[in-house]
Amino acid sequence: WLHLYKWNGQGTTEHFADIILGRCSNYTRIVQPALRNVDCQKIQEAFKDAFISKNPCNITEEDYRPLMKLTTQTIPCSKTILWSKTKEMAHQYTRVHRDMFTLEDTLLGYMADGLMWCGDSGTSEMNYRSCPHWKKDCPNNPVSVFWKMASHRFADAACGVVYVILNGSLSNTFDENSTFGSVEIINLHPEKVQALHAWVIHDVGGVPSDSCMTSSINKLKSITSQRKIAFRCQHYRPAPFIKDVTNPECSPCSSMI
Ligand code: DN4
Repeated sequence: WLHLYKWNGQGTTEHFADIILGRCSNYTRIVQPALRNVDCQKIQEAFKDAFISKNPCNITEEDYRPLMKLTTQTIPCSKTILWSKTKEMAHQYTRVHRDMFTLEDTLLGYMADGLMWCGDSGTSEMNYRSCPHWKKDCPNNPVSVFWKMASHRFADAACGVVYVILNGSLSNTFDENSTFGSVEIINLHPEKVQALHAWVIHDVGGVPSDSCMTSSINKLKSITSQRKIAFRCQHYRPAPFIKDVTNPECSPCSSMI
């Protein structure tokens, strides 16, 4: 009866293990050939070992440690892009600016992007029917623990100017409970991160307003200043980064197509 148990989240993505191996090969052979020496078979094994035969509500960072070790990657200073509630836009941006990296443009994030995975104790099978939802079931599920740990490590390693793309059409442009607000911002190191630059993107049809002047952004500003990291904010018209009349020197706009 165990496998009739229904979690509230989507089940493991079909062909999860093949997708991990395929994406790893593609990334290390085509996207970033500098990583051609990584062993994708080993990475696939370490990924599976992190959650297979384990209670999917009781996953720890320890479980992912071997996978993390196999996927270390150096991102040059001032090339890190964080995002919150702007996933599509951030990825559109890095598709054009190939020297910039979101977490999903690193090997680890690239392999897992958009996938679901979980297993169960007492079986070496993956659960294709359902996986725990982070709010409705349990926070320490395989997917949430993975992204929290990957985001932590990504922010930890950032240096120079760090960019974050935020959604100015929402009242919580800066959301303290998001991964950006609860993991990434507090793991940037003031000794090596000179500044955080926020690019706030707002609606085409919306009332023109300065989304950098909201209380939400002020909160972010005060967190960064407490952490001794300089803060700068620019607001943009959307999709993607169309020149804003109020922002003639819009740096990310000029090189967009
Ligand atoms: P977001 O747009 O609020 O959320 C992105 C994803 O993370 C959604 O699937 C959220 O689920 C989930 N999420 C949000 N907060 C939490 C939390 N506290 N615990 C577990 N899951 C959560 O943006 P964000 O700021 O939370 O995360 C984006 C930043 O973290 C980026 O800078 C990435 O580097 C990294 N990240 C990437 C991914 C991904 O590519 C996932 C998580 C984190 P829901 O609210 O839709 O249910 O998938």
